Amino acid sequence: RKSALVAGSADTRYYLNRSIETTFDATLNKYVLNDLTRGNGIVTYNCERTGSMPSTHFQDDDNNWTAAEYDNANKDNAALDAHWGAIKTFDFWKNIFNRNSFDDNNGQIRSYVHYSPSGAGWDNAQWTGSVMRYGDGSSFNALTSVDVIGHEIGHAICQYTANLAYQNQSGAMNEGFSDIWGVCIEQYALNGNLNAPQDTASPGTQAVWKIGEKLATNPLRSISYPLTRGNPDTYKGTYYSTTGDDGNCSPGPNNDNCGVHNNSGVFNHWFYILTAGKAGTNNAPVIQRDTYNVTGIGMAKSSQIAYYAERDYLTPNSTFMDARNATLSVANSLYCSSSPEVIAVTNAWMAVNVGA
Ligand code: ASN
Ligand code: ZN
Repeated sequence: RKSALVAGSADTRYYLNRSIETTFDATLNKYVLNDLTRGNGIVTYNCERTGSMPSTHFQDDDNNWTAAEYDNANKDNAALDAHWGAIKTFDFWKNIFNRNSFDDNNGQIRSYVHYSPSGAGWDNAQWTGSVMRYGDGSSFNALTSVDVIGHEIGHAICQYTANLAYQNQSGAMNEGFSDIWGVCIEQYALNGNLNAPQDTASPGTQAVWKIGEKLATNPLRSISYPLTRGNPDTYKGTYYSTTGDDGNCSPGPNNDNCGVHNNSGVFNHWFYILTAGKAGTNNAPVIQRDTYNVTGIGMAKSSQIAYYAERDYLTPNSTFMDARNATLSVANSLYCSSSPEVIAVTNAWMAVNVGA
């Protein structure tokens, strides 16, 4: 029933025209968003603004998925971004780290677009534990930008590796890893390499260092300048949420599990400093360094250090200090102990007030 795959042409919502792999479905006599060339497949379904997840295909007659057809009030073109973003995310993990999909076993990536429990635009995107679902947004634009896709599939990577518990410091790192992968995958998808630029001008102007800059006037988060989005850039610094690890917070839905989307700023900022370098002032009451000046090692190396720490060292209840030790272990095994890479990892952690 499904015949040979073909490269389709997609006028995406956020990234102009992109090439996507689709399948011709002989039963429907249409092309569908089902890429059979990658792992066990990448398939993108249509929830039609319901809270159910049917195997309903987006369909096209000639495999030219044009703006005239899909850029409508329904935001149907968000499906093209979801499909393309899943393809790029798969390619990032395969080509950069030789990881075969989120589970390293070629797990099929299923995305459900127009997901809406209420019938109105759902302002979220989510990895459910087994599939992706995306809202059309109401206060946000459709939540299918490639950084958000990389973030959500990042939760799947975490589930199959460190499996960091979604609360307290471990939860902040679960969120932080997702933001880090969101940034790396946006860089990879849009520029074809990991040569991310420095973001020198506060509040930060480089799109790649923001999460969700396509969705609203203000991005959801800034990786280079977390404070500009109200998130901490140092452990126990300004805006830091008390956690159960080092305070008296009991994690729950009313406190974002003790600030997992907030304290992720610490881990995000560590990754930015390690990657791009930064000269700055520490924003913590207890500081390891008042001022710092770190020379970045670039995203190819920083992402490798982060990934091997997540895959090989961290465990569900790991803390920031465990992540410091894990990333130093990775850097020490890849480079020599007095290398610029080990020095940068050490100093980037000190810059975010972790370690001594
Ligand atoms: N968009 C949220 C996130 O990925 C939804 C969730 O699953 N917590 O952080
Ligand atoms: Zn998340």
